[in-house]
Amino acid sequence: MPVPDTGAEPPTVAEPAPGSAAEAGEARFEHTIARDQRIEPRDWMPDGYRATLVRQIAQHAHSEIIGMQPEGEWITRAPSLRRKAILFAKVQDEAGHGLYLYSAAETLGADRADLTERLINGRQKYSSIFNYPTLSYADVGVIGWFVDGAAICNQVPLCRSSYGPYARAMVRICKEESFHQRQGYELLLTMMRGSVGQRAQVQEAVDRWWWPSLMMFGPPDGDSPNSARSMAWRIKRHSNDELRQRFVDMTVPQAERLGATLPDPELAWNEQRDSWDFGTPDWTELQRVISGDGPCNQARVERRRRAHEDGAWVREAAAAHAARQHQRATAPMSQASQSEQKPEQKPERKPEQKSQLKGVTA
Ligand code: FAQ
Repeated sequence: MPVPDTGAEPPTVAEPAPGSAAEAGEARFEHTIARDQRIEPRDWMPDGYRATLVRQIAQHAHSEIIGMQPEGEWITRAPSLRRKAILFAKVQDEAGHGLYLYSAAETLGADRADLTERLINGRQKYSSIFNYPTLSYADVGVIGWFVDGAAICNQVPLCRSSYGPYARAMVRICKEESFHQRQGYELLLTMMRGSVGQRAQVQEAVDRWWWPSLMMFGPPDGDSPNSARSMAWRIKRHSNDELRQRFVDMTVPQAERLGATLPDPELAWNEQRDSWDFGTPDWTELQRVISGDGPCNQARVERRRRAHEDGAWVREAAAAHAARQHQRATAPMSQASQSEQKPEQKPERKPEQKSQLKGVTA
């Protein structure tokens, strides 16, 4: 009987393979990847595949969480209630993205507390872009336009990543990034319609953020040790340079429309390639920032460490609550029904306490 076309993706079913269980698992894995289907947490996967995913997803999650800081610094200084509400919502979305991504990493056996420890001890990376300062309100707009724009170019293909939980998390994240990009561009359009000073502020922010935004896509393909393996496993669908080119091609016409100049004298339309030629980012700067020596690395990590320590009581309270819930849910029926029959007795108040209370409520 023909299978009706429901428009849904085909299930991740692979041909059974002969041989040992491990061989069969490996054959199923290869078959699933070759058919461009999804690997799910329950499936066998090579250790390297798991480790690569944990590395990339954790870095991505950390980037969202650290990425709340540069714009978050402007929430109290937003120029109007409307701008404040928009910025608040955006920064909250970023926290949500971090949480989806930590959850996706947990499906691979990673522990969220351990990932956070690795971030604040400098043992795991986060995106270089969040190590630059936000000096004016125009930076909020330029981050939305460039940084979220770069995130969209990089992350829309990740919606088709071979690992199911990561790909599914990316669908929602990308929808929200798209809104973020528009709000940034809309803020800049408003500023460009404003005073000479506001226009200058936009241009100055564009000048500062352009090159670091191009670096978000990672080193050039020839210096990217992880790309080939990640692309063969279909975790990454495009190389760093391909995505960087897409971003440039998308952004140049937007800059023209805005009336801002991208700070690259080598930017030129290339008829043959049907794309924009552009200059070379300063790759030594990227390496410096990645290795912890960017303008704000120390401050960003220190602030994350403080927030983590300040939040210890919330985690302890949540864990205690969960333990109590679990205890109630797993208590033997007899105990549970006894406690249902005998509601907790309130201690009888002494007469003088009653009169004191009366006085209070009168
Ligand atoms: N910054 O071999 P590759 C956002 C590292 S979220 C820091 O090319 P790969 C939303 C790389 O990890 C932004 N480190 O590596 C938002 C590797 O180190 P390792 C984050 C970088 O993984 C907007 C080494 O260099 N997005 O913006 C960077 O194949 C506004 C060699 O590099 C994602 O994480 C860098 N720029 O490709 C939030 C997307 N580039 O681990 C708030 C998912 C490279 O070997 C406000 N990630 N490195 O020690 C990816 O697509 C990839 O991981 C790449 C790097 C493209 C970032």
